[in-house]
Amino acid sequence: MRFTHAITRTPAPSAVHGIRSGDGPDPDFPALLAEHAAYVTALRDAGLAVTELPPLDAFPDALFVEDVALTFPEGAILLRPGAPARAGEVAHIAAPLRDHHHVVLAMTGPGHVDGGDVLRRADRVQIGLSKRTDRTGAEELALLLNQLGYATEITKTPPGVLHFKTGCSLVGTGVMLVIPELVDSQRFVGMQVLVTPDGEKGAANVLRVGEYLLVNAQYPKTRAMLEAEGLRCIALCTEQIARIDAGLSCMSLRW
Ligand code: CIR
Repeated sequence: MRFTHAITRTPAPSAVHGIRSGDGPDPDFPALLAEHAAYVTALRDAGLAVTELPPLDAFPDALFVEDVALTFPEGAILLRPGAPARAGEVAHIAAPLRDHHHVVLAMTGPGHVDGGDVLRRADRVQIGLSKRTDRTGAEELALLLNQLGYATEITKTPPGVLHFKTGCSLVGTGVMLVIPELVDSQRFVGMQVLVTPDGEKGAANVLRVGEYLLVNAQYPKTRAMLEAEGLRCIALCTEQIARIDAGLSCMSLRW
């Protein structure tokens, strides 16, 4: 949570054709750009040095840099995202990561992992199996994380939830925000677990940056609950990116 740097990628016009599970409307491109710009500003206001990468029109989902790599103070890891249409994004993040990290490890396959399924906690890194992240990929990633000095745990993303972190976020030291499907005694043992209120499951993907918590502006009950816990929330509009199944963590790599 004590990050100093972030990498983002400016959305390309093709982002309106980003992958989504339902048949909802396309995002409005100018509004999507505005949401992204406000997000980058919020990261900078929280004290991070942000490297903004140029748009990649050939890859509609490339603004979701979180899914193609992991970044730690000790080094970075290039992933193998599970959606075939996103595989080519990895080559475009390798050079920017090498500019910032002496150690850049890479998954070589055949398994797949999306970064959205990887939750960093104080004592371990949890990898959630999902439609994008398979066991072979999770096991390869666990070995790479061990090389960087991180303990790992492979767990499950609930059915119907795109990524593990679509359904949960670390919001404070030892405090998780989770959707009701993730409230069980196994996954977050010893932690305080806050549950998204009725009708606000979409609010579970938030982003802790230093003292601040970036939250979704369209979920007031969740925000009120987090503020009642003493968390300093900054509300950002995510209506357009939600149309292509994304949330706040997806739009950056942090370390
Ligand atoms: C996708 O389906 O891959 C994108 N439309 C959304 C990716 C969201 N990323 C994330 O949750 N980490």
